[in-house]
Amino acid sequence: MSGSRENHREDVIGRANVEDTPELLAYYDELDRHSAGALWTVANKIEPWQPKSQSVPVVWRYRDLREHVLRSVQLVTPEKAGRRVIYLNNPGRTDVSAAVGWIYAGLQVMNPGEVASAHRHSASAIRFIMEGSGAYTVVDGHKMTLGANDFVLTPNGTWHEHGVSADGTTCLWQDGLDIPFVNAMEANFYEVHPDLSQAVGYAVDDMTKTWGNAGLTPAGQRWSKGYSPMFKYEWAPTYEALGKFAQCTDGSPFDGVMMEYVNPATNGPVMQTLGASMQMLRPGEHTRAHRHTGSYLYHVAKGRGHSIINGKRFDWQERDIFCVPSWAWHEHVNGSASDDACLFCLNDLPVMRALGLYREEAFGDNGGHQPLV
Ligand code: 1HN
Repeated sequence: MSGSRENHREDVIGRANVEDTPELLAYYDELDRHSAGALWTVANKIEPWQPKSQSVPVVWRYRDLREHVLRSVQLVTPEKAGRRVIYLNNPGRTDVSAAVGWIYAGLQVMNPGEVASAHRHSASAIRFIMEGSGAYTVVDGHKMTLGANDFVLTPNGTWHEHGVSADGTTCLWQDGLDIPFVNAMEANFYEVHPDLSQAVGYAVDDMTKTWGNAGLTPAGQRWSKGYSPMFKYEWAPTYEALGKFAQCTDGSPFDGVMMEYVNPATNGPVMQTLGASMQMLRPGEHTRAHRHTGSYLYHVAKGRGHSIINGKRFDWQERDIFCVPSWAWHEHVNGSASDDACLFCLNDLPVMRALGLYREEAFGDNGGHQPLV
């Protein structure tokens, strides 16, 4: 593939290349009996030349999945199920129930008047609203009302519960959590709230009204937790910001007009393990291909188009979800010549960056576009 300068042959000097002999095989068996092994038998597997994702690129088409999600309403209650969720099961990651890499995602549905009881866990979540009215989430006593393309954070360790007001409509949303990652770190705790629900202790939407004012921060207030105090990020100011930024930037050749959601107290990511961005592809825009480390789950917030991921075309339209695994080549195409398309992206970039694991590379050949395979 373009851009890789490494020698990928396994027989280069300095790489493990030991042939099996009866004596060595007997030796390996003996080591195995001592819960040990010879590094040269696994070195090339555990130290690949470059990341080898087990995840495969997938598009989850909303028009196919929606009716199945709605069917769960007839089959289980939120009380019985805890959360009434259909999760996105990447064929390469079924062992850890991940949508991509170390990120879990699901589609949750709730009818007017229903509530899902309060709990907390070490995993952090982003809940991105897809359809319906009257949805709300309570996070540590702060109630947030939610509409389409808004998202709410339920960070690591915060009590959270969801509901839809009695005068609302059936609501569907995408949950995205770092569960597979936290489980891989063997650090996940889970607790049910003793009262199963929280008292709301503040004005509704107070955290967004306090912290979500562009260029202004509340005088005299400090915030030192590891996650953003702005628990809800709304669609209208997001779309407005992208439109304004588009007036004065050429955008990235790889991402179009892209903005990252930030913790207003630090300008860092919204949570320590999960990041989020929204990117606008202008009418007819076709980005150049690149690849980077980290796992990326895209949600089509607006418009239609397609992405080419590792040489394969994936068509998408509004409300579809698709993933780009770590180190996969990808480029995006807005399918409309007259309207913009917007992609919400949930990712583990904060982990990649904080641990010094982030790398990116441009696709050099063919004008920056992958040949279709
Ligand atoms: C969770 O807390 C929610 O709060 C949704 O809605 C999905 C999947 C696994 C573990 C916790 C929620 C979840 C979850």
